[in-house]
Amino acid sequence: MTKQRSDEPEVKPFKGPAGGWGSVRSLADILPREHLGPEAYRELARQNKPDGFMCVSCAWPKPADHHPAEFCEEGAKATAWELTRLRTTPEFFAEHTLAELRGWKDYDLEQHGRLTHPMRYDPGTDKYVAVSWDEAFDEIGRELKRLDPKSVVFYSSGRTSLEASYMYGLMARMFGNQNLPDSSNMCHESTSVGLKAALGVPVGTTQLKDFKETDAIFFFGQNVGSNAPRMLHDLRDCRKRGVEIVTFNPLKERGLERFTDPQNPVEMATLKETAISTQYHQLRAGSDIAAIIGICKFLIDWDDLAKADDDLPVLDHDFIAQHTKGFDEFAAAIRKTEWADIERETGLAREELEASARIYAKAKAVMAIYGMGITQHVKGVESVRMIVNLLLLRGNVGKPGAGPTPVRGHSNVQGQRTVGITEKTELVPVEKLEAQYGFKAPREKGLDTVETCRGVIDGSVRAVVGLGGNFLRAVPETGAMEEAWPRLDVSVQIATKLNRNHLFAGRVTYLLPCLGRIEQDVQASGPQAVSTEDSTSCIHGSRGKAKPASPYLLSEPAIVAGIAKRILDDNPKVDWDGWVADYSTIRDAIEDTYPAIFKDYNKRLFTPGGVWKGNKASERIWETPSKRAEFLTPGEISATGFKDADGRYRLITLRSNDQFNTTIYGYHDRFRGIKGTRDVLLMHETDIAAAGLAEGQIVALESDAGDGVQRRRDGMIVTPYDIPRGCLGAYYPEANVLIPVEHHAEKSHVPAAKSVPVRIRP
Ligand SMILES: Nc1nc2c(c(=O)[nH]1)N[C@H]1C(S)=C(S)[C@@H](COP(=O)(O)OP(=O)(O)OC[C@H]3O[C@@H](n4cnc5c(=O)[nH]c(N)nc54)[C@H](O)[C@@H]3O)O[C@H]1N2
Ligand SMILES: Nc1nc2c(c(=O)[nH]1)N[C@H]1C(S)=C(S)[C@@H](COP(=O)(O)OP(=O)(O)OC[C@H]3O[C@@H](n4cnc5c(=O)[nH]c(N)nc54)[C@H](O)[C@@H]3O)O[C@H]1N2
Ligand SMILES: [Mo]
Repeated sequence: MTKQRSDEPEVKPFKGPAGGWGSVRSLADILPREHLGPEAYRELARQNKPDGFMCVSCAWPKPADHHPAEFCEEGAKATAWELTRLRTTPEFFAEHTLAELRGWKDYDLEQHGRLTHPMRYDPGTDKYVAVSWDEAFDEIGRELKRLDPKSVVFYSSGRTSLEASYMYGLMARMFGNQNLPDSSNMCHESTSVGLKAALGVPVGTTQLKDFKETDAIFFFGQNVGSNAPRMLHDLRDCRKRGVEIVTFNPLKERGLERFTDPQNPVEMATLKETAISTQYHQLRAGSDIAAIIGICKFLIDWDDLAKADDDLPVLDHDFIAQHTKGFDEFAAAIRKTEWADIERETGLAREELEASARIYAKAKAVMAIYGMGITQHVKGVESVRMIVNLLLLRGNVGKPGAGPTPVRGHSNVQGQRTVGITEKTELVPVEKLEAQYGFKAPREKGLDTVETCRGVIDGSVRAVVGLGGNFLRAVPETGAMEEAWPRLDVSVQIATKLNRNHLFAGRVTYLLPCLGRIEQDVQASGPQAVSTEDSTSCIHGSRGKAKPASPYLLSEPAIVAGIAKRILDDNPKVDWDGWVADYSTIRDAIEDTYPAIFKDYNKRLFTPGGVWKGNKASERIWETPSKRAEFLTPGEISATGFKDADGRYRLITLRSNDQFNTTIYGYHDRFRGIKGTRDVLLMHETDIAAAGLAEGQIVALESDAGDGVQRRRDGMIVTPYDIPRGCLGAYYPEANVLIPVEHHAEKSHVPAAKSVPVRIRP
């Protein structure tokens, strides 16, 4: 097998831009490593194009007027990772026990290649052995039916198509629960809760065209160069028009500093770069609420002065009066907040926030773009709400070029919610489903990710089915979770590649390999297409053409149907086999359930740029209880949920430029200049000295949650880095062992992975 060396670490500042020749070289590296030839280029040429396939990496929108190559370095890596010629076969499993494989790194597990056969775990030998699909489905069915439906969880990761997701949610409800946590529970659930409460929609209000009309972008906690690189084109075009980009991020992320378009021959030849951010504020982790309060303080003060001087107002009073609720209380709280508290919390000087406020006050249309740096805090929902507060002050929602723009993670994570993957009854048309399928749907709220973790640990959850993803590796509290997983009765994982979750077996355990989205999916009626929803609510068809990795793979809809038929009683109104034979019939069923969103779904499937599902808040129709957009008065100014103390740091868990979530493509975080290791502990020079440590010293981190539980990660390399004092950085998922399951956003249950209280143990 190919093991990449993870020793000989090297950390030195990266001098290049995001994009540029580095991204071309990175692509030239990965194709041969995956043993790929010209077929890879053929597939890359179809990526994100109408009638092509939708990238399996991020959820950034796919424009109608696409570039000749509408993929980025990360998208190309994701494609190569799925198309790889390497295979993880029954012979491989015959050679390795799970105990042995648990000693492997995430990279080595997945890099070994695509899964080829359905496998059953044999406790006698501690190995997986190949089985037939029928045997697998029969036993899974028998075992799940023996359990109380309330004790069974159906997890999904946001890559799964709308078609398979719809079937999966329906299966769970017909089985008797809404235990449908998905990756969104660890991700943008703070957005879904926060934007819904504030604006009446659970999603962002902007579209790609808004980039053409905005005059300022406020950018919070999203690492565009690594995690949504195609957006760099939009940002670059904005900069060319003179749009101001004001960034708040504890780390200087290269994509937010400089970009060279790898698709532009002139930029490449001349090494021309575009500076992206016009202001860059390195605030402390978890201090966005405080920073925005600071900006709002200036705006409100200036507005007071303007009023006194009979000048033009700074705030949009007409909008506030006509469209919002809660302004007076909000403004009073902002006026009362002390500058000393804001400066201490953010680590920023008042003048920096004044400079940002000036840009905001001048701009006619402001977009606020944000990611995990906002949502993954104890006050993650409040942080989202604070961004909305800022936008509402000048009517920056529901007009061209303005609005909240959460950057979703997985390529279909937003879409899964649209078609019923949710634990919350109010988000599904249950009565409609009941009428359509003649069954009694559960009303009791299902388990989300955090509640599933609690249930696995306390034993009340007896079975977990995973439709994609790497649940056990992605969730917090790795120690207790890995210890508890083997006590499950049933663990079924549907996947394309081997990952650490698969190495923890329950009493009955299956690993079911599926087709990926890039592969041709042929069913009884011929080749099939699927669909996904992007970050701006546009729905796209996607057609895979590549040869499947193995003749034994089933598609995700076929696997869901296989399980559904074994665990549910026959129901003449649900034709699982008919759906699998022709996915357009699943889309007809989806259209029946959600007629407004999916009108003429099959007809419009391949509309260039996708079909926009509409967004009431963008028309200034507020579907909140008050029928207005609502300000939220901030309570605490820190989002961390814990107090600062001597020796207690705020740990930020990070993605590198060489990973997709728990999938590790390699050991080169190019933009951060870190090579050969993922064991770095990023730390401010002054903090290193103050703690009596030295560069390169190996230390341990311990969680400091005050709950008496020992959580520890050893072998971390002290690495001087440009990060605010009092904050530390380390990679996810390796650092998840330090996150208590109860350290999550209070209102959305998103694990608070961006400010974890820790101490350093030399
Ligand atoms: N190539 C690639 N693409 C991806 C992914 C991937 O792993 N690899 N993952 C996908 C998924 S599922 C998701 S959710 C997204 C994730 O994409 P992002 O939302 O970019 O998530 P992260 O990389 O975790 O880090 C977010 C950024 O927040 C900053 N940050 C940390 N704490 C704070 C804070 O308190 N305040 C502020 N203002 N900033 C903070 C960090 O420095 C970092 O730059 O990307 C998606 N796209
Ligand atoms: N500490 C910390 N923890 C975090 C985060 C963080 O920033 N910090 N981020 C959180 C976020 S935003 C997210 S979204 C979660 C991610 O959590 P998950 O979505 O559960 O994890 P992934 O790493 O995306 O899942 C990778 C696996 O998906 C499988 N897979 C890939 N393609 C397919 C496919 O087409 N079909 C199927 N069935 N399987 C496939 C492969 O086997 C692969 O091993 O992690 C969360 N955890
Ligand atoms: Mo995510």
